[in-house]
Amino acid sequence: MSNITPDYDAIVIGAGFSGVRSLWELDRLGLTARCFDAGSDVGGTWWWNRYPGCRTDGEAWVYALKFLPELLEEWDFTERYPTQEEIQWYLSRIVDRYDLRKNIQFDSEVKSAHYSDCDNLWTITTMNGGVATSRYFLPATGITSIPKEPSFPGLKSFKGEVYQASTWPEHEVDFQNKRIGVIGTGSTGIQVITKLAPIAEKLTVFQRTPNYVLPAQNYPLDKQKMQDVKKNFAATWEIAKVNLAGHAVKHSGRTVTSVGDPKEIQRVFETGWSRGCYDFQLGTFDDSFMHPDANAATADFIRGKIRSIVRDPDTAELLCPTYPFGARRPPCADGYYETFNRMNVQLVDISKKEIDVYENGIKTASGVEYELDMIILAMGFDSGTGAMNKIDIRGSKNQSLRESWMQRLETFAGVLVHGYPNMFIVCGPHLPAGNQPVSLEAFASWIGKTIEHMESNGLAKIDVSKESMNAWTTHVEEVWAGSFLAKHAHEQGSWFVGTNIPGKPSRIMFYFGGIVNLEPWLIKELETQWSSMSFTPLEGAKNA
Ligand code: NA7
Repeated sequence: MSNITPDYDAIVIGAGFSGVRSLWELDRLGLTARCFDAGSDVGGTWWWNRYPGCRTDGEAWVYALKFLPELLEEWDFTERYPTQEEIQWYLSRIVDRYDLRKNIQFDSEVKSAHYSDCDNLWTITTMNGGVATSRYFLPATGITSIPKEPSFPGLKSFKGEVYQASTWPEHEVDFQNKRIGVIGTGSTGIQVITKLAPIAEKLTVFQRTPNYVLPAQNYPLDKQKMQDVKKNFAATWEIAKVNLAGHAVKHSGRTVTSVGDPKEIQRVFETGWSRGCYDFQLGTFDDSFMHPDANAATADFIRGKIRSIVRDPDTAELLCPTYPFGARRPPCADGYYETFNRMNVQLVDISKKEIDVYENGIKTASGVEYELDMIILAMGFDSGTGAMNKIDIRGSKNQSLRESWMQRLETFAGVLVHGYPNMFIVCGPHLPAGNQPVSLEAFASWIGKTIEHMESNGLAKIDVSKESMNAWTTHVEEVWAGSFLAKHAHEQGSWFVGTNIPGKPSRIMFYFGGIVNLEPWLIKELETQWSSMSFTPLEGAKNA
């Protein structure tokens, strides 16, 4: 290894939750760091997704960074589900509070990250021509940060306004007296739809596949409620850590199959529905995602709700999914189904009809034309691997990560990849599906401890063994394959498995065992002096 001095100890990509948390960890260790972000301020996905109605569907009390008590004192969210503005403000507040902003270079999309075997350094290049080197490389690129691009041949001919929800412009957009078309009815689309329906002159929703949309049951958090949240924060976080989806909901210990009595099952579902989103998904019955009969009961209950809310029976039927509940991520929003009772809202079923954009709006393959002033695209993301694959990442012996992952998506615990020394993924594929802040706390603190170990023991290079990476990857695949939803998700074009992107290999992108089952893999490494890793000492280091 040569003695070239790198520009920084560590380079982080992304200034969202995971990037900010990593910068704090590196600062704690006294290391120099540079963070590159394509956006113009902190937030990551919360910077780009400024579309109307954007908010998290994770609850405020677990949508936060946990690491410091003083942060908790200064933290205030005002609603059960914080809005994009609040979350972006919160992350901005943290980088200013800990003087981390000086380490972030905005408007700098990373083009490539190459590891050099002879220097043991990473060289990062940006789209605007910047070059920087570091010893550690931390992609904190997120799991839904690369939008699925529209492929409508006629899009350019449209004379009205076009907006992509996930790259929303910074300027004000006027929706008054506009005929607006929304393409996409996932979590993003339903938030846009419910927000704009009362404002638009006419709103036309182009639905290819219906989703099981759950009520959020949002409410304001006044000062007293927020005080309670803070007081109970540690205990709430412990509940979220053992919940398989990282939400602060206790598994009920009840199953549809064991309860049996239809009236009691209905009562439990009604209670979950009135509490909203994850209380319904995770707090009603523990077998809703596990057992076909329990799943069918859950799906029937939701379809019943749709039929009771939506007055026009044909529209109600179009909104009723027929695939199993959970084969695609169920979105949460208040008032979604009620929106379709408005006179100015129309649902267009495009499940069997291809659509294209033309100069005055959207038309179906069968020739029906919908005249529009504005089109909003909410068509999802190249999830999981998309953001890292967009960068030309090359590890030892110039091997390409994109090409390796085309063969098989492999990581060790979502953090390390064999052959990519000193690369620590903070938020990428194989992390637990569900509420990210809870998982990334475990990731960032483990990465911090590992780098600290290297720094204090004169260790220049870490690589995980191929065997350990294979063991973890096999575990991820087996957990997924053991779920009865797996087959349906692959068929349904779910972003969990990448089948929403044409040409992307269909395989599981996320770990469905929760941080509760992932973290032991990381803790074992700490307890066994990183037995799955090999370290290379610094030349001449005292412990070499
Ligand atoms: P999703 O959940 O992937 O939803 C994308 C939507 O866009 C979905 O309804 C798609 O229909 C639709 N879509 C995609 N391509 C097309 C084309 N070509 N024509 C018509 N409709 C199309 O993305 P979201 O952004 O809503 O949410 C993703 C996650 O990001 C969310 O859960 C949060 O965790 C953050 P399809 O279902 O494929 O038939």
